[in-house]
Amino acid sequence: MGISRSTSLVVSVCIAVMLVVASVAMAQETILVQDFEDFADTEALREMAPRWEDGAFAEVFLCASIANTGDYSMRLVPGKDNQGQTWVSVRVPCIATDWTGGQYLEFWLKNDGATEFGFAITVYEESGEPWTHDASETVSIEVAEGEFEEVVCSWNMARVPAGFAGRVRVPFDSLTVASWFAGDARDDEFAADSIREINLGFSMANNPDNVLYLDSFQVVK
Ligand SMILES: [Ca+2]
Ligand SMILES: [Ca+2]
Repeated sequence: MGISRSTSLVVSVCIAVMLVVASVAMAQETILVQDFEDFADTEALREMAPRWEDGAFAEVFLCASIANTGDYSMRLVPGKDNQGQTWVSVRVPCIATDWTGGQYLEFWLKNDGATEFGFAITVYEESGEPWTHDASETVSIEVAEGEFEEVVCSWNMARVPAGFAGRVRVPFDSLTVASWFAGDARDDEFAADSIREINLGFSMANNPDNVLYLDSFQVVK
């Protein structure tokens, strides 16, 4: 009986050690890009995440009632057009600007709207070179807990369904230099070690009622 007890204890300890080793091996290395936990209030967030003054309006709020990680997220509420402009572009300020070794950008998005939400993610290098999607590139969206499905972009837009709440993954190799960019900074090399900001863009004409929540931006290696 004594031998059997100690044997089963040894087996249990071995299994526990194996599980810990396996979970450490499976844990992916990440770089925190933005989790909205360090802003004092909405005004502080608005200073860092201004709307595009020449474009359409979306009001930015620091949200304490809905979050994916921690206590806060960023809430975007579509407003009105701006002299015919309907394209909204909101800056997501980056905590980490060196994304070296990253495979994809991941963030959490809740589409609190009755229609699908189409959006463009643009990653700006410090140089100003903007990286976004071409038509036919794919991003992955989380359709069930931990279960991802690829969605094909249309022009530079990805889409999530009405009521979607989950993670979105943007592989770095799905990004190309924005076709509209004609600046001197164009070198077609993605400078992962020198990132300035992320922009979330969407058409308010197509998404007038989609209140959005964003959280948990990270780069996954
Ligand atoms: Ca958060
Ligand atoms: Ca570059």
